[in-house]
Amino acid sequence: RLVSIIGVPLDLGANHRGVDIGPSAVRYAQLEEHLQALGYSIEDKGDILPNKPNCSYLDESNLKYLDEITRVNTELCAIVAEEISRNRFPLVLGGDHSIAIGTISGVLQHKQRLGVLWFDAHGDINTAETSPSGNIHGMPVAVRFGLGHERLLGIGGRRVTLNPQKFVMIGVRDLDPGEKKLLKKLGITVYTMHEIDLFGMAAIMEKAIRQVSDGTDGVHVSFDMDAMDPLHAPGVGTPVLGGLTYRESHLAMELLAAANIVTSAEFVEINTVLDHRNQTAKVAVALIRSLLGERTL
Ligand code: DIR
Ligand code: MN
Ligand code: MN
Ligand code: MN
Repeated sequence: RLVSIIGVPLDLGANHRGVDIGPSAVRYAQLEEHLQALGYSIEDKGDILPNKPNCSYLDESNLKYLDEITRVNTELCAIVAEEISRNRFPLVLGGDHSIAIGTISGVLQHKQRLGVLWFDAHGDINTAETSPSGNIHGMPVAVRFGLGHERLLGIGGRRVTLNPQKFVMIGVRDLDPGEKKLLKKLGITVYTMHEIDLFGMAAIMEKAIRQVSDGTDGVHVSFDMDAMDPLHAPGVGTPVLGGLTYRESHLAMELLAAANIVTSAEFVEINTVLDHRNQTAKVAVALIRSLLGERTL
């Protein structure tokens, strides 16, 4: 019942500025108080502060802010690994989704057979070659499968990669052409909004939970708030219509809590500049509470 909160106010991996306020917004929505009320002992590790370059240069390899993103993720990897070795549950607050590179490499230091549930409107599986934007937040999944720039692959000190068969995406509805090819090539299970509409979240989660927990020694939840519909989570970096409802997302978290399989989590891409009265951070806190076992009755 030990949780360590790690803030990563990084927005250099995203298209627009603003997701750097995410960790503060979530703390302001009383994350710590809510988790304490659930019986958790909380340690807030504070934020990993990025330096802010004042110009958005692409280097010759189509990777914006590669240096700083590598530095921040290297630090994040070390903190996450340390918290797991202290038997604490790492709860990482973004920041843009490029921080999944660091979070997951940190978890992999201790759990080599890791399952991952990736909630997102997007695939985040571009490489410098396929990315239309050069934004590294669209690339963390590719990096964790061993595809991408040497510097990003080197985070974690050794070549840590995930098993594509133990990786499941949920809520997807916006893929770039190169991403579709790579997802098919790697054989990743992708539950797009189409499957969720057809079969319902309960049935999808039952399959997803089985897939990521069978034969693994831990499960990481990476939750991009844009997986949700902008109606419920308007304050995100890249909103896409047709996403998960409030209840669908909650049901997913509740089923994960009941399955008791999750060993680390991150909630990312909260952009308060686009938000109404901190709504999206409040929703994130509500999801975290469900994920960590809160029940209505
Ligand atoms: C797009 C957008 N696929 C890219 N990705 C986003 O730039 O690679 N991911 N917004 O969250
Ligand atoms: Mn994402
Ligand atoms: Mn996304
Ligand atoms: Mn997009």
